[in-house]
Amino acid sequence: MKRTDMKSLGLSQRFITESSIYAGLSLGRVISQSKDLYKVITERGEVAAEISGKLRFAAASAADYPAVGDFVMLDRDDDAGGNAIIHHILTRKSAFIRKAAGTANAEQIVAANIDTVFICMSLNNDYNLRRVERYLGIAWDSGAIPVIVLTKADLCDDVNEKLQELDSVACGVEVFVTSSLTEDGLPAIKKYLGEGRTIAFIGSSGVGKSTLINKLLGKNVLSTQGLRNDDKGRHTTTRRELIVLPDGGVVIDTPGMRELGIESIDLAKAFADIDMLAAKCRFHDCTHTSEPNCAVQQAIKDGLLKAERLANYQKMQKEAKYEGLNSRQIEEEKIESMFAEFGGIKNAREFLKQKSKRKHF
Ligand SMILES: Nc1nc2c(ncn2[C@@H]2O[C@H](COP(=O)(O)OP(=O)(O)OP(=O)(O)O)[C@@H](O)[C@H]2O)c(=O)[nH]1
Ligand SMILES: [Mg+2]
Ligand SMILES: [Zn+2]
Repeated sequence: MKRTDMKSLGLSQRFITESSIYAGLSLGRVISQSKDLYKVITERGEVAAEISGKLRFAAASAADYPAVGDFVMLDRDDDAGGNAIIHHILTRKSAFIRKAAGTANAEQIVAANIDTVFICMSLNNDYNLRRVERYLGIAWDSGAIPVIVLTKADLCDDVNEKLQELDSVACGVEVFVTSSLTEDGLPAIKKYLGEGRTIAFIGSSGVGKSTLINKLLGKNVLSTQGLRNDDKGRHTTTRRELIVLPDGGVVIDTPGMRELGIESIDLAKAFADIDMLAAKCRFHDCTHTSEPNCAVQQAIKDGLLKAERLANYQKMQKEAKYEGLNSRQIEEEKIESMFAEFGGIKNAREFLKQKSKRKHF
């Protein structure tokens, strides 16, 4: 039986030393997770595994559970006798962590023990400097080295302009431009791969992470959205996954970030007025742009709804869907709409001030 070389998978001396304190247990690396079931690769191949009761009991937060990329100690290195049990997680050398919006301490480990994190953004609809800033912030915190990858260069006709803009936020981070239609940028990215290296791809849904990884692999290992150019995120990749490269090293693919973000339910509440109008549109998937019999556009024409409010809603809907970074903005919007009848929060504050003054007299 062919043994997997764990060193080629990123097992460094530091992990070997730490693992030696757990006599009798086997070492593995987490390659995927689905609810409580993990897939772990060991020297002897892939095994299905669960965590021990003790580990679960001791876990104070989501970050204390094994994540894709973690090196773990198991009670066995094959699952012939049922699922293996994960007893320990070796100290992470890096971890890409996202705080789930709206929850105080729900930290999610997107990927662990990464050397390089590729922040992917498409050069068309997804391009947003604030988003890059945010991603770079988390990446630097993670302990991994960030690299920026701009995808879909074929759909952009001012690449140089965008690169110049990016300069102001990239601050020395390497930037690569790619397109699935050419080999541009690929050799430069390939330099980060190799024996013992772990690279991860993050970014909004639909920017082309899986497409790019397939190109790096030279074959279609991961499913992608199928060819289309609308840049809409459809969450094709549904879970983080570690792929072992034939020439050494590993790649971690991640889904677009909606899974960790706020849900559209919040938006529905904050923009209940638009939601109610939308229910009267002719098409149930109306985008309220140019469809016939759009009740939302009609309301704008009739002066019942401000065009800016619709624009704001659509912007947040998109960002919430892709990112979940805007819970505060949405909170503000909720308050604003609650006080709409007073003419917005500013006037409402004024109103309340006047009211309390009156009370004192
Ligand atoms: N025109 C063009 N289309 C691309 C490019 N890269 C990817 N696409 C298309 O964009 C769509 C999304 O690609 P995916 O690779 O599935 O995107 P992803 O980032 O993995 O998305 P999630 O798995 O949902 O997070 C697919 O239809 C691809 O064919 C590119 O460079 N140019
Ligand atoms: Mg994908
Ligand atoms: Zn409509």
